[in-house]
Formats: sequence, C-alpha cells, structure tokens
Amino acid sequence: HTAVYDPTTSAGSLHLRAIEVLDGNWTGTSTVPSHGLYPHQWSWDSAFIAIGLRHVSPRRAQTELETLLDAQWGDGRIPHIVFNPSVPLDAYFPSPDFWRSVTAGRAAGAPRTVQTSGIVQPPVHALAAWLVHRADPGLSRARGFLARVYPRLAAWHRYLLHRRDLGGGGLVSVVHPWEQGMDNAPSWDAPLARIAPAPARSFRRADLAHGAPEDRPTDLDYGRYVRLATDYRDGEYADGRTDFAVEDPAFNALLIASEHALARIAEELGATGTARHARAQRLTAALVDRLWDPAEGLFFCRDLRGGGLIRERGVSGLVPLLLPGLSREIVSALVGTLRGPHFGVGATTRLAPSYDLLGEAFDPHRYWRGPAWFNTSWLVERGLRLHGERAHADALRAAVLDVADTSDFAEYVDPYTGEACGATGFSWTAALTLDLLH
Ligand code: 9YW
Repeated sequence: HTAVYDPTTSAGSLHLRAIEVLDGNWTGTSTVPSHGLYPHQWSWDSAFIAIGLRHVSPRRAQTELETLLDAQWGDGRIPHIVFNPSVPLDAYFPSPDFWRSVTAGRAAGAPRTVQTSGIVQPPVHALAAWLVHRADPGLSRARGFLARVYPRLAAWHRYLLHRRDLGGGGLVSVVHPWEQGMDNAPSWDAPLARIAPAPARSFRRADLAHGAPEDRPTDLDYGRYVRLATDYRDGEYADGRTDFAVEDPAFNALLIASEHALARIAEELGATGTARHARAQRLTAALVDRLWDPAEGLFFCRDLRGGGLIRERGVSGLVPLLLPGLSREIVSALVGTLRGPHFGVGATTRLAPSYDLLGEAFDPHRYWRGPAWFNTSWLVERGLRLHGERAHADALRAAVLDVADTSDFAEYVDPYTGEACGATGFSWTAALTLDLLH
C-alpha cells in the first residue's frame, strides 16, 4: 500500500483532485461533508473521511476522529452531528436550537461546551480508528492515539449494545431513519406511516436551498422526521420508549466489523481481544437469525413496533457482506443478489443502487430511493474482496473510481448512468476514492 502518484496518468490527477476536495472541506479540526448542504461535522461521514485521509495525512485523520469523540455524551453515544458554532443557525435544519443538547441531553451526559444532535449514526468509528492507526503505527504510538480513543470507542459500543437492544435479541435498533444514515429509504415507509407528521409550518427546511426538491426527501417525510426527533428530545433522549424502533442490517454489520476492529485495538494495546471477537461472532449469528432471508438471498430490516421483517430490498441488506464470519452459503447468495435483477451490479448498473431496481418506490434520482452512493459501494467492494470474489471486486472498484472522477465526487449518482446528483465535491466520495487508489 504505497502512495503512487504519477502525474502522467489519470489516476494521478484523480488522486490529486480527491485531496483537493478534502483540503477544501477541512475546517482545521474536522471535515464537513460538503460546504453548502452540510456545514457541520457528521459522525459516519467523519469515519469514512478518516479512512481516506489516512493515506495522505494520518495526523489529520486522527484529529478528525478525536474531534468527533470530544463531543461524545456521558452515556457513551456519539452524536450524529457536532455543530460548528461559527455557522449561522439557519444554514442547516435541524439546528442546535432544535436539538437543545446541553439542556435536553443533560441527563444523558451531553457535553456542555459543544452543541450536538441527540441521535446517532452507524458505528464505523472503531474500524476507522484501527485503519488510521495501521496507516502510520509510529505516529499513532507516539501520540498515544489508540490508548486515548479505545475507552471512548468501548463506551460507544457499550451504549449501543446495552441501551439500544430494544428487541432483546442482541441486535441494536435505530430510533430514527437519520440514525441509519439512509434517510428516506423505502424500508422506513411502513414504520414511518404510523407517525403523525409535525405540521409543515412548524419548521423550515434548509436543504431545499441547496438541492433539487425532486432529488430530496418530501415535506411529508420531513414532518415525520421532525415529530420523531422532537419526541425523543422531549423525553430527554432516554431510550426504550420511542414509537420507531428498527433493527437494520447495515447498522448492525458495521457495529460487528467495528467490534472486530476493537478487538485488534485491544491486542495492539497489550490486552486480549478474545472476548470481543467472540462477541462479534455472537452478533453475526444474531444478525443471521433475525434479519437473513434465505429465499431472497438478502438481509432485511426488522420493525420492532409493527412486527416482522420489512420486505423492501435495500443496499443495507447487502452491507453484511463485509463480515468475515458469514457462511459460504450466505456469501454466495449475497453475491448472486448483488449481480441479479434487483441490484444489477456488473450488468445493468454501474454502482450498487440504494434500492431495488424493480421495487415500486424505485426512483433513480431521489436520494436513498434508488441512486447509488459511494460509501455503500465501497463497503460492498471490501466485502467482495474479503471473500475472495476478486474479479467482481476489481470491476466494482474500477466503476467507483470512474464514476467518482466523471461526477466530480458527487454525493450520489444515477445508478445506471453515473450522472451526478446532490452536491459535488462530497467528502466521503473523495476519501473513499483515495482509499481505493491506495
Ligand atoms: C440530511 C451528511 C449526511 C449523511 C447521511 C445523508 C445526509 C443529512 O447527509 O443526511 O440532512 O439529509 O443521508 O447519510 O451522513 O453527509
């Protein structure tokens, strides 16, 4: 994994342009996903950003994660947004005055000196910390990087495993679609339909100033997001009482991958990782037991309030491919589904679409209802490679690099054509491009 920069090749210039995107989005202590649309620090974005940044500045990659962890709550949760106090309140909705972390989050141990949201995002952080360490172990040891982040990451996993096992079967639940990171995925339609939307006049969306309305979630979606977040806040961010509780395959798979990474971090620090590896194996078994559908060859979400699996095919159901402990049978079935008519990778689509090409709700341009995102294709590429599917991994890698290049590091793209949607110069697209180039 040496950095090869050759200015005569297009890979060389792609490499340079990706670095420029990350430099442009760097604030001094962390990286914004994109200046216009998302002007603060986002939790899982920072983890993906650190994974790419480690190749060009391991020091900055460490700082990215440390800044996020500085905003961790006393109960262990890592908030999904850390607000930049110098950005005007109306630049992003919901803003700090909506979440009121310092007051409403007091019982849950929200920090007093920085304002955050009160919900979480997928736990990619331990995985990112481990990869960042490996990029420059000397610097990492000299700065005591892993020794400082390990207890925080352990507390984060403890929060998820102890406070968020709302179904009692070992898996973690999300209590808001924003927590899972795929905001308006069709999997949320059924559990959201039960939620009475907040009146449209009670809030003002800021996203429509930057994105095309037909590419973004609808006003009705937003009314429901606001209702759920308001209720959670008004309950002082206590867990267990929310009207929305869903076990999601990608969220849980990322926790498992991070638990394996935490085991390696423990070993690097001279402790034993055995118990953590064993826990990751138990979680993998629970994931298969509760969310795997052998007839469909896909993992589904489980709705704890409505009961049962939500049979919408989403890219989230392919993400567990990145787990080392899956049976060969499940791996082959997932690869078949990825390449089959519902996702079309290697056949009709360029990158993995966020949602079923044949699904009723499919829309190639509307956010998480069809477009392809780079983080999910990166996760699937990692999974293919881990399981020895080298030719498929190589093809997907080449497609990700090509589409990142031609779309100017778009936030998301039309899965068939690779046409850019949303913002360009998007940080995790640039970061994961760098990772695949190394
Ligand atoms: C929003 C920042 C975030 C991502 C999410 C994505 C979007 C925020 O942007 O959510 O306002 O819609 O869905 O995964 O972390 O990039």
